[in-house]
Amino acid sequence: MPTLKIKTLHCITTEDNMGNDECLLEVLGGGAQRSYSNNMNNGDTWELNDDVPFNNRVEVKLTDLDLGYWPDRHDNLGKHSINADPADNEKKTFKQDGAHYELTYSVVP
Ligand SMILES: [Ca+2]
Ligand SMILES: [Ca+2]
Ligand SMILES: [Ca+2]
Repeated sequence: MPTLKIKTLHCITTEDNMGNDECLLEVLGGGAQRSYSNNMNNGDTWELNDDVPFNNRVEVKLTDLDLGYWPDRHDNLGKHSINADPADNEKKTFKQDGAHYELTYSVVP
């Protein structure tokens, strides 16, 4: 079974204007279902270092948690699909809603 090795999430710019983002990173699909949460500020690097087995393809989704309802809903910062091709310390960028994050990962087929 292919394994997604989640290395780090680096915050270049938060979505929230004041203080840190309440980051929720989700790994979904292909038989995988994991979520990780952490507060992150500009310049922070989050060492996730987790291995997630999956079939075929998996999605990684980053959200900044806010109130969760009007007037401040959670913010979708981006979503990527990762397939089972070998990858070595590759990066995916999350840049929606004015934020800027970089996920570093590997895939072992
Ligand atoms: Ca926000
Ligand atoms: Ca927030
Ligand atoms: Ca919001």
